[in-house]
Amino acid sequence: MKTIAALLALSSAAFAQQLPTFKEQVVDADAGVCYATTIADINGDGKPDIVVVTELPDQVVWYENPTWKKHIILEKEPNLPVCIQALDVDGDGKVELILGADWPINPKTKISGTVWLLKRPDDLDKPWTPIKIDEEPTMHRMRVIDVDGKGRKELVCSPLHGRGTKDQNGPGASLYILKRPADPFKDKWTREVIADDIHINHNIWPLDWDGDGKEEIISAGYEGIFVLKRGADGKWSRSTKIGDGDPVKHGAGEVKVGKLPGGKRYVVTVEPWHGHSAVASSRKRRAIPGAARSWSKTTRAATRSGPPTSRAATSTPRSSASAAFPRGRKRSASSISSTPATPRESSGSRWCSTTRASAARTSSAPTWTATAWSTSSAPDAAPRT
Ligand SMILES: [Ca+2]
Ligand SMILES: [Ca+2]
Ligand SMILES: [Ca+2]
Repeated sequence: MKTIAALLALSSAAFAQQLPTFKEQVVDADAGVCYATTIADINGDGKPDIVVVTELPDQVVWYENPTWKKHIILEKEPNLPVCIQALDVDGDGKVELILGADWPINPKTKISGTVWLLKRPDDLDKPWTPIKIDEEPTMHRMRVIDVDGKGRKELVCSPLHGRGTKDQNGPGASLYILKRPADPFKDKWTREVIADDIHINHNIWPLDWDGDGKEEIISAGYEGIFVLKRGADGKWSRSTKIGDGDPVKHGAGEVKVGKLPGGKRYVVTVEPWHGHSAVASSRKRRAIPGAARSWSKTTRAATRSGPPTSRAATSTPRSSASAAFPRGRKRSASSISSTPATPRESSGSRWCSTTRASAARTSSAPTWTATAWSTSSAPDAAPRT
């Protein structure tokens, strides 16, 4: 993405009064390839700033709100940065940054992959100090999560592959909390495994799914879309399955959650891994009292050379779905993952900005249509996936 921008002009007549109007604001017209972004108040002035991991060249930078002055946090080292989150690791009220780097080329799933704590300087125009705190091959995504509901955020690390795995063949990826020690700058960080049986675990999203005040994790991987919850015994399990993902290629690669006007929750996924379909799912009403609630989903897709096309996934045979989206003409729908956002849901009539970029409702449920697309930041052949 050569432009970092808040996008979208929505034209839905039916929801024009409920949806805000967006306008583009260029932050940096020559930012390189922005592989990861996050929002954090770096200078503590109460205004959220934008933190960006770029390739071409490899840098970690932050843009100061509201002037968008660019500050370089790191460049060249650590090598091949891929993901970043903000977390106040020492509780002094100033955020540190956690960086995933050494993305493996090919990818080599047995080696390469690091996690760094970036210690902030007194002068924010000076470089930050990277401290290696973990290693795991194919380190790929990070989130922060309030797992016990006590307000103390923890870091979740999400490698793409299990060690030695070729795509979905081999061990699952190790999704884990990297727990900070008493002295996060000197002591050893330890792991609490969330799951180790998900393949191509391409993205995760934290939220309090069941309203108990403790956050869960939604995973989008080869096996499908799951809510992962820590039980009272401290062990994690798949508490809810939202869907299988793509009916032909299996699974999903991105996931975000929002609420419709009126409060009904929906889940939006990109399917399959590096997929071409933006899929909106919501829970059906119970057929009879006490029965399990199934999920209905509607797919919105676009081709690179043609206008968007939509289909109802629940009624489309596999052969038709495959023919409708030839891979050579796909248009990546990865905008869901590239949107900088803090983990949150929208409420009431405020839509979640991360999903609004790719899917907006223009008539009453259950039909969905997209009114605008955010173009992908990365070329199809980008080394970091
Ligand atoms: Ca700020
Ligand atoms: Ca701090
Ligand atoms: Ca919860």
